[in-house]
Amino acid sequence: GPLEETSLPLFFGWFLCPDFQDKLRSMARDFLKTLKGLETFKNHLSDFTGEAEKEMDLEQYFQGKGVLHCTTKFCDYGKAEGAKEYAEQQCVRDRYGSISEVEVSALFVTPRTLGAKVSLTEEQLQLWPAGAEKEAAPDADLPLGSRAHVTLGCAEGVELVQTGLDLLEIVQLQKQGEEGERVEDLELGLLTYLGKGLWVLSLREPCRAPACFASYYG
Ligand code: 2AM
Repeated sequence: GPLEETSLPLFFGWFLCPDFQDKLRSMARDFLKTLKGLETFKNHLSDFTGEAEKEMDLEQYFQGKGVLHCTTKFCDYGKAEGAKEYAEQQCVRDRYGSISEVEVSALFVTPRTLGAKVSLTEEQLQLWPAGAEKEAAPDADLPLGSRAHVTLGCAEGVELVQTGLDLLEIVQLQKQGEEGERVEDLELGLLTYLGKGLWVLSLREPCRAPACFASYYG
């Protein structure tokens, strides 16, 4: 009934500790600052503006809000498919409120989203919904957890689901052996351009920090 439905959250996920949120936001700012100064980026600016001459400030382009987190299951208060089944899983109940270390291995920028790729441990994968990759990329056959990310910002008018979809597109291209154009060895790591406005910075040193598995009601 309706009461049962409202007892389900908007989503479950790992919520990053405040220090790590600050660190990731600051890394993302540095990344954008560097990116917008690169000739290669300027050459591909039309991916973002639609027309090469148009002015655009990458640092103002993305809006981020709310606490940084890695969504496991989007439940939409019970309206999303599989929400109830997910919430009722024993491991979800058992691990609710527990702290684990979340590892960020790359940052990515697309004309729609700014995000961080998360590499999940075997234990964290137990909390990952089985259909997360299939539902978005049915033919790609991507490993479980490929979609795991932290959204750092979205461009105006972009739907909240987009960051994970952009990441899946990136992972798919990489899986197809698309190494991309090796652009620059930055202090933070290796920057590559995969085409279609997809930029990936693989961190030299993955960064890890504690996060709490919980849910958000909004
Ligand atoms: P995110 O995981 O990229 O940040 C509330 O909207 C949260 O649920 C956000 O964190 C959002 O994106 C995520 N979200 C929204 N719609 C979604 C969907 N259809 N599938 C998966 N995650 C979704």
